[in-house]
Amino acid sequence: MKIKYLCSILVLFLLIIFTTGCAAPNIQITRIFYDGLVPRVESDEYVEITNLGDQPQDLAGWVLKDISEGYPLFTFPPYILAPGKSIRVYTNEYHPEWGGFSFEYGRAIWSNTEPDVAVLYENRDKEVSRKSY
Ligand SMILES: [Ca+2]
Ligand SMILES: [Ca+2]
Repeated sequence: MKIKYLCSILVLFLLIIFTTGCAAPNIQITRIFYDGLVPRVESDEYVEITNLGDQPQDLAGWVLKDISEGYPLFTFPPYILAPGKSIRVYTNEYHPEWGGFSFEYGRAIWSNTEPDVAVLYENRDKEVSRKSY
C-alpha cells in the first residue's frame, strides 16, 4: 500500500519535470553576420535570435550586448517571439520583416578580425545565450 502510494508520487513528480521541461522556452543567438557589406560602418551587420522552444516568449526588457567591449547594448521593447521564428538586431538598419530592431549604432559593432562575443540577457544579469564566430 505504502509502496503504491510512493510510486504514484514519483510518477507525478516525473510527469511535472517532463511537462515543464518540454514547455521551457529556448531562445538562442543563432547567427552573427559580422562582416557587413556596407563599407566601413557595416550598418547591415546583424545578430539573429531564434525561438528554438515550443512556447512564445515576450522579449520585453531583454538585453543584447557585445561583451567584448561591453557596448553597445540593445534593450528589447515588448515583442512576442513565436516558436520557430527568428528576429535580427541590425547594427544600424531597419528591417521590419525581421522585427525592425537596430542598435542604431553609427560604427561597425562586430569586429571582422578579432571575434566578439554577443550575449543575450533575460534581465539585468540572467544570461540566456552567448555566441561568437
Ligand atoms: Ca564587422
Ligand atoms: Ca565589438
